[in-house]
Amino acid sequence: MKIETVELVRIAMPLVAPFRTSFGTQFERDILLVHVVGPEAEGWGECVALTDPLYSPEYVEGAQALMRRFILPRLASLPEVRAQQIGEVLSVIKGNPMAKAAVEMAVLDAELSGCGVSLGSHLGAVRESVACGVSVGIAGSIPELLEIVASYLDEGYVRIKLKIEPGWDFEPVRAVRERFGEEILLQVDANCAYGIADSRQLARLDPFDLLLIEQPFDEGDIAGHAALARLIETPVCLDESITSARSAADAIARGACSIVNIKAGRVGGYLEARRVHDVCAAHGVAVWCGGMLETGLGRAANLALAALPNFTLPGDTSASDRYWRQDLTAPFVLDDGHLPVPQGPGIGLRPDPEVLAEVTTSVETLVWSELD
Ligand code: SMG
Ligand code: MG
Repeated sequence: MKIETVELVRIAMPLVAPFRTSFGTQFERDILLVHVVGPEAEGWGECVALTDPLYSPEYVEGAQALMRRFILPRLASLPEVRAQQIGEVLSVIKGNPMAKAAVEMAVLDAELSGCGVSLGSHLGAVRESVACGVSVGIAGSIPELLEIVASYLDEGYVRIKLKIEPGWDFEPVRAVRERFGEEILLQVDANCAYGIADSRQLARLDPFDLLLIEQPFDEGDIAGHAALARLIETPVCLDESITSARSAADAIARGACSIVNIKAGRVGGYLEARRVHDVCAAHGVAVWCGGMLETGLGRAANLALAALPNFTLPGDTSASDRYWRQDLTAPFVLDDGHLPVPQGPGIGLRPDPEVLAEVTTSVETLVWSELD
């Protein structure tokens, strides 16, 4: 596509409720959006980096600096930018998948919008709606947790994921199972909070028939996850450890996981995310779509991804009102536990101009011809 300007738009969106994980509490999201504008098309990308480098090494300020200084100048030096080539072109820049993914998403959205193709059909979507789970943060007490889970089940979410950490694992899982029964789909996510020495404690979760335990150990600890997978009955799922299709193949081959959480931002973009999906499918490893507290823009793209055939488990693609009083786009509303896969060109949604103006904290405009 031909690009004339890129706007790096920073927005601040308060969450409807604080979200506590083993690495910290999010009260609001400071999000970097990438808006690419050309004579024929424009597109939006959402960077999933958090304010602080606690989930992964990336953080929002750093992502913006990297785009301005390295990513965009490198792309601007090409005769033509094509989404398909961005991953390869940017591979000389080490790491930083979230920054790269956001730029690729914006270009992909613009290209597909320009030719009237939806992201879902471009990626190979096979369904028009996606079953949705919800990620439940660490609560102040067990009764508070039970109340939160009850209200999500009432809303129709088909799967509950509990965030866990040492001291908040066995009891909350037992309480949720006791109160809501064996039928509900239940899983846990530790965000790297445990070590191999905690294996016996994690084995205590076996009787609760969890769908999976997500990323119990450090992201680099493939051997530890493989050892745990041999020891416990609960299937081990990796999130932070999976940074590319190659790392997924490696983790699977080494027996470190039997399920994979796919997040486009974590693997460098939606096109690499599709390759992760394909590698997992080839190995008979089920995948599901993770979330990073996205606005409707990122959610739209995640739903397109989650419509691929091997996304056989419900993802963390929750409805707009689980996150925001007012989403940036037309809201995603849960319908019988499902969200629709957007059918319009590109990601299929645009920011509401009024909401965007209200939440914008800064706009940095870069002129393509001056970047090179
Ligand atoms: O988008 O619903 C969402 C959040 C899902 O739990 C979620 N994400 O490790 O999977 C994960 C976390 C990472 C983000 S925590 C701020
Ligand atoms: Mg996770």
